[in-house]
Amino acid sequence: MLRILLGLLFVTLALAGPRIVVEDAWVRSVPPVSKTTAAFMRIRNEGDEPDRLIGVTTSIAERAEIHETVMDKGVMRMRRVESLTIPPGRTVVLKPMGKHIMIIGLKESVDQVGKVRIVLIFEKSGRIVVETPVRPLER
Ligand SMILES: [Cu+2]
Repeated sequence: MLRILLGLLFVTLALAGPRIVVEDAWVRSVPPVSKTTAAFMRIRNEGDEPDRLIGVTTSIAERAEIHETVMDKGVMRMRRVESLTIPPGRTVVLKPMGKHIMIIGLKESVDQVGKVRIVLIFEKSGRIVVETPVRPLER
């Protein structure tokens, strides 16, 4: 009986907390002269506690920022946000004209490299590395 209880306790502890899954990540194809691009993806939290995306890095560029798109007096603008909360049981979608990862100061052409390695840093889940394909914006 005690063994079963301990087993249940272990399972409960293992399930507690956020569980982040990143899907369909991609980087926008840009001309070689372009020094910026953006990455998009779906971030799902299958756990039972919220987590926050607090940083992003990629070796292909000088820096990466979390951006959101807002309407300001009828004009679409991007602005930097410090973090992105992923509530439990929810999916946050990063997409063109919405939230995205801005990749700034490209050192190489993403189209030539073909795949971009992006490190997502979460407050609780730590680092999650995604290898993203490069593809043009669909229109
Ligand atoms: Cu941006």
